[in-house]
Amino acid sequence: MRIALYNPDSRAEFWINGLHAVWPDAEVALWSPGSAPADFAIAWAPPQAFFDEQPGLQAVFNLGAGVDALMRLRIPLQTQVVRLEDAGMAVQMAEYVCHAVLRHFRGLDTYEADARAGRWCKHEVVVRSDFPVGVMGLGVLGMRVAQALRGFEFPVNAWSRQPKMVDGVQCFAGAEQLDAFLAASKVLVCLLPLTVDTQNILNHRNLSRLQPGGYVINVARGAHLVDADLLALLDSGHLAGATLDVFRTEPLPSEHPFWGHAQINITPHISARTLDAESLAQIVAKLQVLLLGQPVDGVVQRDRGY
Ligand code: NDP
Ligand code: OXD
Repeated sequence: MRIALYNPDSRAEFWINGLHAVWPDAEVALWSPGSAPADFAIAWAPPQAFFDEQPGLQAVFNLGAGVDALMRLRIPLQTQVVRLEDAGMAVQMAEYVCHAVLRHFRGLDTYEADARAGRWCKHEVVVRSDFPVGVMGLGVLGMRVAQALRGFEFPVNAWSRQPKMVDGVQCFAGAEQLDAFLAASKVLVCLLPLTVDTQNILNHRNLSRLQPGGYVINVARGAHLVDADLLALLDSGHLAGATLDVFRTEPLPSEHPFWGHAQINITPHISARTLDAESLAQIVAKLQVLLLGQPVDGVVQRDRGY
């Protein structure tokens, strides 16, 4: 068996050693143009040539939860695209989103500024019932985030493609229930995959439907958000702020108006990091199942794009 690796961010020898520990006879090598074609691949954001030169790939394991970078490529139809499911990312995402929600809810940015100015000042209490949080995308990560927010007793709404029932969460589904979901929410957390249906979904029309004083947390992909629409709604006062972890162009260009904006908190795409050990264990387990000719979870449905 030959396995091709493509991930400029990861430690190659960790992967080679980890795969050899399970399959000592496998040929595992970093891919570069002209490499011998492989049977399986483990990759993050490879170039088109990666697939053009390997038409016999049986499966490609995406080194991340989101497959939008892969879905932009022409991938042979017989190649299964298998994504990471959780693999240590869900708890990180729950930490990040709860932190952002609590920071805004408890006014901690204001208290930090007060402390820096040597000001002792107690601001008004905000009540939880006035702070419903809407989670867009109730998949592996969205579900964990919704449950963690429930743990802090926030009213939680969630929106998915197919209808769902989750204890303590008001669930909405499909395009026809999007407006009702938005109107029921003050904080909006985006955990959707980036697809033709979801790109630019955080736009003026939709963000205007959030309750006044709304807050946006985008931890999915930069292309979900229309940057100018967010800025306009912050200027108009309809939105109170945003926490953004993902951007249309990454790294965020130095001249971008988000930098230094008083109402926008920025992090560099770190809300849920891909963890090597957890990812290796999940991919090994799935490859073992595929080698037995059995189906695995996390296979991308090409027609829906996630
Ligand atoms: P899943 O595929 O498990 O969940 C996706 C959810 O989105 C599902 O609930 C799905 O609905 C819903 N959805 C998809 N399309 C639509 C639509 N058109 N309308 C309404 N709902 C829709 O993905 P994960 O939870 O694993 O990951 C979500 C995203 O998080 C990734 O795609 C990636 O972009 C991002 N991410 C970001 C990271 C970061 O560090 N910033 C790290 C990891 C992931 P249904 O349940 O009905 O299918
Ligand atoms: C992912 C990511 O999709 O890191 O896993 O963004």
